Amino acid sequence: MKLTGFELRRVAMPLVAPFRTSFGTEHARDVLLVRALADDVEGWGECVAGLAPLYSSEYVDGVAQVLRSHLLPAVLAAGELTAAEVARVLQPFQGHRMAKGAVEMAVLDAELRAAGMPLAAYLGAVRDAVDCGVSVGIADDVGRLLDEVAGYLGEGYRRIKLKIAPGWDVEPVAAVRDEFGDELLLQVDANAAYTLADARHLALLDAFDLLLIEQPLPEEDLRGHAALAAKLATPVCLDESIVSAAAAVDAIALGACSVVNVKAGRVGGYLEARRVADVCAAHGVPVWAGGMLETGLGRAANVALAALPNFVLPGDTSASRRYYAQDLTTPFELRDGRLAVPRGAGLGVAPLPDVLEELTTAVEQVTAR
Ligand code: SMG
Ligand code: MG
Repeated sequence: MKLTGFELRRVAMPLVAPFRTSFGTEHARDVLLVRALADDVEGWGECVAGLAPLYSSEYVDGVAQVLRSHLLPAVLAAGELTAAEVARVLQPFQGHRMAKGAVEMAVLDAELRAAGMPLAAYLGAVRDAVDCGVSVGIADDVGRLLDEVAGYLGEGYRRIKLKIAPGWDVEPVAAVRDEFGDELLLQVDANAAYTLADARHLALLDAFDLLLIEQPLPEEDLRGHAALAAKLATPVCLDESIVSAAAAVDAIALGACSVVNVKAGRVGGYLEARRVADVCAAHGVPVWAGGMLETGLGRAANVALAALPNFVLPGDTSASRRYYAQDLTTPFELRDGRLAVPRGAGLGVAPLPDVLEELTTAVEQVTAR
C-alpha cells in the first residue's frame, strides 16, 4: 500500500458515568484517531492512551507528538509497505507502543478494506460472536456497586470484573459474591495498586472463587507477581506487565501469571497482540481481550481479536452504551451477552460522519516531507 498521508484527529467522548480505578477517575476520553490516507482507500486507527500517564507511561499529547515528529514521517518515508511491515519500520523507535499500535491499525484497516477482507478473517478468528464481560469501577459504597452489577447482569453480561484498590477489595467482592451467587463469573483488577507485603490480605480473596486477580503489583515486578502467585489460590493474570509477546514468554516462564489480558494498544498493535495470544496458547495459558474504553473503532478490532481461538474467557468488550451515549460508529449492542464480530472489510465499521464532525476538537495533516 502506498500511503499519501495521515490525519490526526482528536475527538471528545464523554463517558456515560465516571470510571474509577486504583489510579484515578475518568470522566471522558480525549481520543486520538489516526486516519491513513491512500489514493482510493482510507483506514482508521484508535489510540488507547489516556489523558495522563497513569495506566502506563504513554499519554495522548505525548502520542500525538511522537506520531507527528517521528513515527508518521518514518512510515511515509518507507514508501510502499504492508501493515505487517509497519512494526519493522517503527522498530528503531523505543517504546511508544500505543502510538505504534494506532498507526498499524490505521494501515491495516486501509489495506484490508482495499483487499475486501474483514480483520477477524485476517487475524484467524474462529467465532462470529464473542462472550462479553463488563469492567465495573470503584463505587462510592457497596450498595451502589450492587445496583450497578445488577444492572449489567440484567443486560446480559456473562462476567463481572470489579476494580479493586487497598480499602476497596474484600468487602465489595464478598458482597457481590453473596448477592449474585456462586455461578457468577467474577474477577478483580488492581491496576498495580498493591505490594508483595499485601500477599496475606490478597489471599483473603481466595475464599470467593474468582476467575483471576489482574495485575496486583507494579508493571515491572514480574518476580513479585511470581512470588505472589505462589501464595494465592486465585490465578494471577497480567495486564500492564505484558508489553510484548517476549514479555509474555518471560512472565509465563517465571510463573508470574497463569492467564493473560491481551490489549493491542499496550503491545504495539493487533499483530503483536495475536503473537501474545499465540505464545500463551503454546504454553497452555488462556487469554482474554482487554479494553481501554475504546470507541466503536477500537471495539470492532477488539471483538475481532476476541474471536481468535485462545480467547477462552469473556473479554472487557462491552456494548457501546456501557461507555458512550453516542458512539463514533453504529453502536455495538449486546445480544444474549455477546457482541457480533463485524463482517465488513477491514474494521467493518467507520466513523459516522456527522458524529465525527460534531465531536472533533482538532485535526492535523501529516504528509510526506
Ligand atoms: O474498555 O471496558 C473497558 C475498560 C476495561 O477495566 C478496563 N480497563 O486495566 O484493564 C484495565 C482497564 C484500563 C483502562 S482504565 C481507563
Ligand atoms: Mg487491567
